Amino acid sequence: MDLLGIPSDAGASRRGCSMGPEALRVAGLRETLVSLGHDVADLGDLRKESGLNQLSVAARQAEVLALAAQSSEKGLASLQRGRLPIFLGGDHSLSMGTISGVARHCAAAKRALHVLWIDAHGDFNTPATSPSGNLHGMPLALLCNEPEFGEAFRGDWRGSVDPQNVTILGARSIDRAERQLLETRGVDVVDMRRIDELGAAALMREIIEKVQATDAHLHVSLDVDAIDPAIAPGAGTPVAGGLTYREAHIAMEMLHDAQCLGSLDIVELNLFLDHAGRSAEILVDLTASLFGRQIMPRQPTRRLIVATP
Ligand code: 4U7
Ligand code: MN
Ligand code: MN
Ligand code: MN
Repeated sequence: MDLLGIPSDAGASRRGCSMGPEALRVAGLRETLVSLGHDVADLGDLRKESGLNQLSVAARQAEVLALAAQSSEKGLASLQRGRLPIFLGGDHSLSMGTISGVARHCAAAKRALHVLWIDAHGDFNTPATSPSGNLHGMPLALLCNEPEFGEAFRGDWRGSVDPQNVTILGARSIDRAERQLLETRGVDVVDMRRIDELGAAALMREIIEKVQATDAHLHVSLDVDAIDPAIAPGAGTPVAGGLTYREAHIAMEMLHDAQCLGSLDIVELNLFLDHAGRSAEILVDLTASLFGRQIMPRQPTRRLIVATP
């Protein structure tokens, strides 16, 4: 696997997630993955254009787009080398680029792509619907080809995702126009109420079966704010009532056993708001579960669906 840091907060409402990649390194991300037997290369961080405090809206958008173009290329190259890219954020607008690269790879390989978006929010606003104007609330809409993005958002780096192959997990804060769009486009939103009613494990089984039915490449985009802010305070847009520690872990453990993961974003970790690295450590623990850490040994269940003759 390849680690790539994207240290930007140009798409976010609050600054501080530019320090996310370094926080994840300090929390031992690479060492943890190596201890689980993985071959991990740290490709370092993409360069951001400016560290200025008061960037204009236009300059922030330019930074998001410059990083998106770079991360799309880097992600594509990593996948084409047969590696599994792990993108370290950085605010969630970076997924415009990372998932574009993944989508281009899947298109070239004629492979279906499924995106599992683990987040308190839908991130399906467009420039026309966004209440805030912040690009970290819009990446999924761009990836799903919503038309309201301007010319600047087009380019060779762009890839696209079918909204019917997107699952949002852990949602509890969706804007009115965004909800309408999610419904119209057929995105599956596994909100916190469904998790309360049916349980994380049963819902994960459904999601995994859907991915395996088409042997899709699975991209997981993990926003730290999906996890309850009481245990993961390092989030710029915290919303009460999030995933518990175990709900988040069972999702990761089941994804590991299903062996369908192809790429990963770990985003929105705001070191400035975190308490003594707690959120960074939770994210490293979740990544460990996703890549094979087990409480007691278990056999991987590559195929959950067994074909009957
Ligand atoms: B994150 C918001 F209005 N929906 O669009 C918006 F509530 O990447 C929040 O999930 C978006 O953290 C949060 O600005 C983006 C808002
Ligand atoms: Mn998000
Ligand atoms: Mn969020
Ligand atoms: Mn956030």
